[in-house]
Amino acid sequence: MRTVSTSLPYNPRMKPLVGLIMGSRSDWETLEFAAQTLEHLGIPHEVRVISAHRTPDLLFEYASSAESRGLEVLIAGAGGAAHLPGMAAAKTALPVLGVPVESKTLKGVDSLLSIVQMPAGVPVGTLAIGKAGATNAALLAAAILGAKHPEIRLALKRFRAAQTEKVLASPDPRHDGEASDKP
Ligand code: RP5
Repeated sequence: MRTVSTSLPYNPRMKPLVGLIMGSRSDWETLEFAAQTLEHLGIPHEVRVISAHRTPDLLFEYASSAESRGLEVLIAGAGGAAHLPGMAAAKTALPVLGVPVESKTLKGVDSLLSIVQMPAGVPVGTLAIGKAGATNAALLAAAILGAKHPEIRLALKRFRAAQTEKVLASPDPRHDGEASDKP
């Protein structure tokens, strides 16, 4: 099988383009999938725990200075009554992508509804609950950034091509790897 390299060299010292924020350290087990995907695509990013209700002043300062610091997209993950993405979006004109973290009591439906149901005027691009949403937030950030940064667009296209190849190379779920001609 031909393998396609999708990774660009990731240099953590490059100026971050994506701000990845989350309401609690406990959100990292979900949001790390966003960080891994950004890293895989070679997208410089920074990671911070910033809580809408525990550190509201920090959130305002972070979101209102994000654009002037060179960030181009924010990814905000939170769980429960998840104000973080909406409040961040209220303080910046940058695109904000919201990731609902799966909560223990309501399985993340509370997080999802809190993030997705923004009243008209201040949008949050809301992704799926949990790992899929975190991964897709990074991929959507790449699509947004790709309009301006050709190397990110190329990395995203390579990622998609590799994903397609992986499925086509292994069509029979009973076997690993290449298709088998056994009945
Ligand atoms: C939210 O409350 C966080 O985003 C997290 O998902 C949830 C629980 O936080 P911890 O009590 O685990 O810090 O602010």
